[in-house]
Amino acid sequence: MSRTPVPDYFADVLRQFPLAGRCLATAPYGSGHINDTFIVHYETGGGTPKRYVVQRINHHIFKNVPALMENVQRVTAHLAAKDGPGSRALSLVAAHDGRPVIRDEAGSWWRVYHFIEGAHTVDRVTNEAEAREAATAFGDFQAKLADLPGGRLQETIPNFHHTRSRFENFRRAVTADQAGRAATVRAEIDFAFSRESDADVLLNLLAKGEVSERVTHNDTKINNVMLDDVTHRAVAVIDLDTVMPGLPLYDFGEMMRTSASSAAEDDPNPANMRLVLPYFRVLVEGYLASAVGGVLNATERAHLGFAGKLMTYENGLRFLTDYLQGDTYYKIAHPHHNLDRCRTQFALVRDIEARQDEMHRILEQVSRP
Ligand code: ADP
Ligand code: GN1
Ligand code: MG
Repeated sequence: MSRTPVPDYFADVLRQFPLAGRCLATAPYGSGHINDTFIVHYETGGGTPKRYVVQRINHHIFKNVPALMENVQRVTAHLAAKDGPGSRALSLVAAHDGRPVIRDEAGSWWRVYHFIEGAHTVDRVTNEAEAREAATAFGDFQAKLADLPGGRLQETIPNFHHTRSRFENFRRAVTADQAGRAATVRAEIDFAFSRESDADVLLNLLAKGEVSERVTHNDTKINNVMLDDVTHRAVAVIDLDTVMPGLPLYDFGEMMRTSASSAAEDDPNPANMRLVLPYFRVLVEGYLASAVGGVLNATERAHLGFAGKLMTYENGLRFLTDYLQGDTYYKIAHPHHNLDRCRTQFALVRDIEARQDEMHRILEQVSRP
């Protein structure tokens, strides 16, 4: 991961928000692939500094930032109202002019969140309790949004989890071969083509009405849930930029990809990447026991394991597409970063395929009354 340095005009951005006291320190923060995140510390006069998270939103990827921020405002307000007093949910700091986001002279958009204190994120799951917390948090999050007022949320990235459309983007990238890399990644391209039919499975179920669209998070990576420093219980779901209509299976699948895997997404050695079945079991238990468990039908329950494979395949396809296009989408730390990510995702797809029977057994055991 490569963090963007604090820009020299950062103070001008901060001045547009009503932040407490004197700014003591600023630094790049987090390990996201899309936005630029910074932490700022303010002296309040009361001893402990007040902290904020300041983000420059990637407007090349999120093309309609005002619409995105309207979603975020609606979702954060709804979650805070549901939680009531003492909520630790993500909350925005409005700018002096009352807007949730400001634009700098270069045309970049900036927003500020209150720092969620006493909590942390992890990039990798290291015990069953963490996996269970993530599953419960993302399941409850989705259930809380089931009665979000104000109509359909805007699609901040159209066709975000439309795996067929992701596949067609990949196919075009192979044909165009913009970066001249296709000949060097024949094995990965062949693998992607060999699993093409998977791309349509959930879309076909949706078209037949066998699974339903709901308000989902769509980026349920383990580092998008904050865990209490002391109790290790989940306290907040963050990174709300892709909260929009989707399938619960996408949320489960993305969680499984990042929480039931034995290696980092970008491990340079794909042989390190395996499905961790005990974590898969805990994710299924936690998701089904969460508030969303009761609304999942039998088809959705039966496809939980497949969803993990599909989201892993989709991410692999997206990393490969970006590699073929010359690394224009994700932040990279070295020239082969997207290729490493792709290979390691495809290794996980293979391992999930090899563990079908064990996964079925777990699903049956967990679903048994
Ligand atoms: P990205 O879209 O780039 O992944 P995130 O919104 O997930 O950006 O933020 C990146 C990281 O910053 C998170 O994984 C988390 O560790 C930290 N973070 C984000 N928002 C907050 C917050 N309000 N309080 C504390 N930490 C936060
Ligand atoms: C991006 O922003 P971040 O790092 O949480 C991406 C996800 C991918 C993920 C892969 C808006 O998530 O869809 O699954 O990288 N977000 C966007 O790690 O494209
Ligand atoms: Mg994130």
